[in-house]
Order: sequence, then structure tokens, then C-alpha cells
Amino acid sequence: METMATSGISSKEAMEMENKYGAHNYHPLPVVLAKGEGVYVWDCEGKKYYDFLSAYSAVNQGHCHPKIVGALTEQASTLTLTSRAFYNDALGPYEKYITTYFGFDKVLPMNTGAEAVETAIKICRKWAYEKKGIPENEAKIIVCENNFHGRTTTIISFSNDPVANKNFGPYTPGFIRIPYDDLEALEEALKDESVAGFLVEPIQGEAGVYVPTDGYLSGAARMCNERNVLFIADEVQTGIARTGDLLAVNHENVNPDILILGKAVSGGVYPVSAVLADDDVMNVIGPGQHGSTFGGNPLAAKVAVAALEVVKDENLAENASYLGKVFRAEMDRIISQTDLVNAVRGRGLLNAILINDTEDSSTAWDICVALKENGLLAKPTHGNIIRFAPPLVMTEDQLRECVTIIEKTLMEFKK
Ligand code: IF1
Repeated sequence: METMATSGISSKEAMEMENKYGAHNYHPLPVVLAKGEGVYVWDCEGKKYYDFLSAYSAVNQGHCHPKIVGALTEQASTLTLTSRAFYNDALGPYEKYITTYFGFDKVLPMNTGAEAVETAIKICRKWAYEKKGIPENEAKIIVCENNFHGRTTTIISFSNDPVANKNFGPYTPGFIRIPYDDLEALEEALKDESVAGFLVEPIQGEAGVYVPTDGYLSGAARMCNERNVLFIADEVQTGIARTGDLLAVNHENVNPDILILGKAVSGGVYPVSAVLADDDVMNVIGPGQHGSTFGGNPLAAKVAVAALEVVKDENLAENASYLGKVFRAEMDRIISQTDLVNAVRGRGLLNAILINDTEDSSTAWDICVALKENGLLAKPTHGNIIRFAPPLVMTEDQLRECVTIIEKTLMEFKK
């Protein structure tokens, strides 16, 4: 791999400082990134890597996309933050743009994915009491096993991952957890008349890129509609062209009642999240009932418009769809040559391979360290699964070079 000096600090120094002065809430791969451009990142010593995580699908448009960075820098020297105590001249145009883009009446702008999920939960509950007629404090929201929706106290309250929620109680009540990809379980849960919403990831990311059976999302949406229950899609990770369509629900022609977006809404340049809904739902929120100092700020608004334009201008959904098929076909070819990998699954450029070892083994981690040595960055999830999610601006030639790196690395571990 070609190298380039990029940093005034060594990787070793940077890791030591994070270890000493930072809370230990992460266990990063031992690589320190100092620069990014398109599908590439560079470490402090100038070693170049393909990024196969894309900051958990926030950098779909590629690192430091010139159009998005241009919008950021121009607005940064014009007006950054006004609070929502006043109007600003960038928010309205952004709101018009994003609602038209996704086909909803209104948007509520926030910053992080978890905040947007919290926002959707609040809207859903208020709608339940004021529109559906559920008695106050009795509304329930159905969620799925192995969900990941963020890190707030309420969100971890309905996680079943002990790493995420143990010793953070007491927990927020009002959630029913059912198995994912199970319409019968949903049907049963929907019989409870105090159910207000069904919150679901169209593909479960943290659970290891679990793609539900065809017809699950459309079936769930139809059942929710029949019961006057809001279908709430968390597309924080799957949205913005990642899965080969603008939204993962588009694969089944589903229109969620509430759509939650984050990450790539800004191309990873700035924290921007959004909750979209039509008027009959969104209008339950009135002045003072929800908000955020930074939500809807002019910098975020300009960055988001640019980032969403890039997705259309550069046909990122089509590219993700095509390259995803190439990638999975290539992985299947490798799988036929080694017992090290059991399967590949995913949609578009959100994919994962399942390593043939126990969940507590270090094999997937060791493979990721070896991939790093060979110039490609990916991260294990749930012990024995490796997620592969490069920026969507990748070319076919680049993808094929990456397949060569992955193949070579896996063969070093061949069983
Ligand atoms: C971390 C995972 C990915 C999300 C969905 C909401 C949020 C996320 C579907 C919250 C965030 C993250 C956060 C990141 C790791 C990452 C992740 F491995 F944990 F599951 F992407 F796959 N809904 N996902 O995936 O958004 O508040 O973080 O902006 O380090 O916790 P956020």
C-alpha cells in the first residue's frame, strides 16, 4: 500500500493518550486514523487503508466529500448556531428538501441517532394518548430481540444485551420485546390494545447484519396499519442508500408512519439526525414539548442538503446495489474454498461474514487485525461476525482489490 506522512503524533502516542485520559467505553482496533478521502483512510505513519466500516455507515458518501465539506466550511464562516429561539435561513429550505426527498409532510431535526429514536418514542406515546385514545401512561411500544437503537437510558431499557444495559437500571417501562423476523409473534403482541407503535430496524445491524425474510417488513407494516399502530422504522444505519435503495424499507415498498434517520444524513461530517412523519402524527408535538439546542442549526441544515444531494448526484443506491451483489458473489466463492467462513449475508453494501468459530473466540478479531495489516479496516460484531460496509462511492475496481485483500487474509487463517 502506498504511504504518506500525515500526522504530528505517532500512533503509539495517540493510543496511549486515549487509554490514559479517555473513558474506557470502547475497545478499538489498534489503528490510529489521521486522514480520510473517499474510500481511504490513513494512519499517523501514513499507511493507507480501505475503510470497510464507514463509521458504522455514517460515511456513505466517502470521507471528506468535497461538496459536503464545501457546504460545511462555507456555512461555518457565515452562521453556525442560533438556537430555535429564532428562525434561521437554512432550516426551512432543508426541511422542505428532506421531506420532499423522503415523501413526508414534516421533519423534526435532532443531532444523534439515539436522540432521534427518543424523539420517535415521545411522538408515538403522545400520539397514542391524544389521537388513538390509549389511557395516559399505558402506551406500549413493541420492539425486537437483539435490537440496537442507541445508548440512552430509555433505549437501553428495552435492549436485551447485558453489555449495553446491566447496572444502568432502573429501566423505562412500556416496551414489549418480541423475536425479530417473526410475524406471528407480532400478531400476538398487537392484540394488546395499549400498543401504540412497533419500532424496528429493517436490517438488524449490531445483531450481525441480520436480514429478515422477504415479506416481513411489508407484513409487519400491514398488520400495524390494521391495528392503528405506528410502524416506526429505525433507518439510522440502513438508510441513505446503504442497502442498495434509498431506504431499506423501499425494498418492500413500505411507507413507515415514523422514519428515523441519522449517520449518513450528513455524510459523517457533522451530527445530524431526523425524524419524519406526516401531519396527523407530527402535529401532536407543540412548542416547548421537545427540542434541542443544536437540532436544526444552519450548519447541520446546509451539510445535510449537500450530503443528500450527493447520494442522488452520484447514484449511490444503484452503486451499492450492484457492488453488493459482486461482493456477496465473491465471498461465496471464497466460502467454497475454506471452512473458515460459514456464510455471507447482507443487502447492498451492508454485509457480514460469519466466521466458523465460537462467539467467545478471538478468531474474528485476529482476522480484523490481519486485515488491517493488509490494508483494510473492518470490525467484528458479536464475536464471530465481521461486518463489511465500505463507503458507497467505491468503484468496482476498488471493490475487487478489496476482495483480493480479504481473500489473501482469510487464506492466512485457512482451516
Ligand atoms: C456506537 C452498533 C452500528 C443504530 C441504529 C440508532 C443508533 C444506531 C439502528 C444510535 C447506532 C452505532 C453506534 C455505535 C456503534 C453503532 C453500531 F454496532 F452498535 F450497532 F452502527 F452497527 N439506531 N449505531 O445502529 O445512533 O446515537 O450513535 O448516533 O459506538 O455505539 P447514535
